[in-house]
Amino acid sequence: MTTAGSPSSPKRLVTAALPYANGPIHIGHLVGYLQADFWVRWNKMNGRDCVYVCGDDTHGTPIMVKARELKITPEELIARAHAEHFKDFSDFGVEFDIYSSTNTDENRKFAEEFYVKMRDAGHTNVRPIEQLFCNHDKMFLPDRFVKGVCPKCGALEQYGDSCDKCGATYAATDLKNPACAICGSTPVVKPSETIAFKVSDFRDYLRVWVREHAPEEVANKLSEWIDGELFDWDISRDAPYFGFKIPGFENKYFYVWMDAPIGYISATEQLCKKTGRSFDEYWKTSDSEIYHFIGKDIIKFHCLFWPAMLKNVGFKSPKQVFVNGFLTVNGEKMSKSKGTLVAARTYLNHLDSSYLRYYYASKLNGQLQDLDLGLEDFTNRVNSDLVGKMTNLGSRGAQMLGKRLDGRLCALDGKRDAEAVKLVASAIARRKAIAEHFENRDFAKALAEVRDMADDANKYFDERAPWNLIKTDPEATRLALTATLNVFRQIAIALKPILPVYADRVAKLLNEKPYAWADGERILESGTIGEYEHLATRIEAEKVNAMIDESKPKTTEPAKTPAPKAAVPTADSGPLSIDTFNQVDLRIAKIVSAEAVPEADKLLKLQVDVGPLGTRQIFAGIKSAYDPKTLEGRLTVIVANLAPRKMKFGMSEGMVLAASDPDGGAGKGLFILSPDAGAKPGDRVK
Ligand code: B3M
Ligand code: ZN
Repeated sequence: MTTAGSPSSPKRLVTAALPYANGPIHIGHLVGYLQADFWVRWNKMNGRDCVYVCGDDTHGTPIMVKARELKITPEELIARAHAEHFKDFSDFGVEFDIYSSTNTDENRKFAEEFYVKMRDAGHTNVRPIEQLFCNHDKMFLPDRFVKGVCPKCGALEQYGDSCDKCGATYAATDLKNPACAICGSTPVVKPSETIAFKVSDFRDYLRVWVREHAPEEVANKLSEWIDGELFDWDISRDAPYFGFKIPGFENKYFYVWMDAPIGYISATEQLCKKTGRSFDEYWKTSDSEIYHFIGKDIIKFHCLFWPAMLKNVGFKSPKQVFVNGFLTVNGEKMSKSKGTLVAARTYLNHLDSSYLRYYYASKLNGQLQDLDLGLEDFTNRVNSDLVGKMTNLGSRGAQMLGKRLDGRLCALDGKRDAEAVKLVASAIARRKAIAEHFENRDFAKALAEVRDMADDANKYFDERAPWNLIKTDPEATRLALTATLNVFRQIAIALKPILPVYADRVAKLLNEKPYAWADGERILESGTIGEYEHLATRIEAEKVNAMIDESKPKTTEPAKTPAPKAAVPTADSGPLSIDTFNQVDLRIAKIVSAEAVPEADKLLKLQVDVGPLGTRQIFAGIKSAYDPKTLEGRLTVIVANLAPRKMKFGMSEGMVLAASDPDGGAGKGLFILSPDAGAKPGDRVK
């Protein structure tokens, strides 16, 4: 492997997955962006022509729904997200050459080109489908926007694609008691047509491709799909949808995942327009290498659909797709309630970005593994390694040299101090291994070498005991400090891809220009150092705690969106846990007034008094059984915590319980429940 970048080494185009514009960046996302940033910075520092391309992923139903919720346009929503994401990344030291968006003219142009070429080559088909449609929200519901009872095991509150409890996968139309996750109403099944990309036409190509361009364990998994269930992929969505219209159709849009990876290409084009680089050299000719950094949840998109799309359109495919695992915190999945789902901004409110950069790097080894952020380990490791071992070396060495010896460095004379020469030579000798580790994205091993350098230097420093030596032999002290500071300089150079600001400060301290990798070949044996400025301080555990506290949900805030309607368990949906039952708030209510709804043949409009919960309006389907006047003044039982439901005639804020024949046959009766004497409005029913 070549580790030295030279003008003849191929250019590199590095991408990180495009973050979705409907939410903030959190510390889990940062695992991917930071490691790609480390690698890009390594490449650049090593003299390689390398660009880092990213941008926001902006289309799809979640964006549309969220914009509606906030009463702004999707364009406004994605503009806000773009600004926030960009600021978060910049403040974490993630330095993109371009940070674009998928909602650009360039991206539309490429998306259309990809599609037209697919269609004209016969790799698409149009087939009928049935989808759930919410009449209230006037939209087709993607799988994650429907909840209901799992058709296989009967678990409640499952999404439209798969069951969390039993793992079954199914179509949303198979869910029992489906409910729209936005408004809670029952969706209807509507027929439509979908356009599919026939990925299976590329089976032979992909079989070989994954072996060469994806990590081995990923390739193994993908091969199972390729040889087995490789399906044709739906690339269209029906209006309303926020995205690009598909040429030749009035009401169809490209599915967000169709134009998302194309964002890598359109962002590159924008970058090339801005800087005068050649677009074709990146995406068409063989003079460059493309690398994608992604998380393990989006493998299918990047290692099956994407290479097939690129192949069809005649663009180059990535040389490697690097896949990282998920972040866990204290050994567990990140959790909102535990405060471990920490937003990038929340982190920055309490801690310096360099700590997380250092810690992630110390654990990232280029393999597909989950990374654990142990909060105590994080604090200890940063404090003991970065501050205790590395920074102290520089601060002790530089301050003594500056204050007591005019800041002047001297030659490393082996006759006077053979150990000094050996120490610096051994640090320099580690550079080869460090370079290889960086090249292989094994940042953990690279940092282990750097720590070893620091250990050696600390040992030497303590043996020389310059605080004593200076009393008797100032020139020997100068030599010892020069050796120490040279190792510190090597450390800073090696840390630069991870901690660029730190490395720049060290360069300034030593009166040098910002470091390139090659600067580590030299030894600094003359000149004067500048004044020592602060480099890194210890992490205080209280700050970590404050960050976690700030990330916990504020219990006083009401939920923003009404909770989806609880799917009603049916007799065959399995036993109900007491916890689930307790979620239903049953209350005694007094019917204050009742009137028929003239336009609805089943409904009565009731005003009910629920004691401390106030007065509610409820539409109840009991018109056939009751004369409204006879109900006034009666006590009955209602469900008080149903999400309010907007009906044609007004809001319904609860449900009246009534008994009826299980088969619901007409004329078999409908009986509302009444408590025994003594119960009063607002009493809880258990
Ligand atoms: N936006 C990741 C996600 O939000 C997705 C990545 C796109 S990469 C082209 O799940
Ligand atoms: Zn709805």
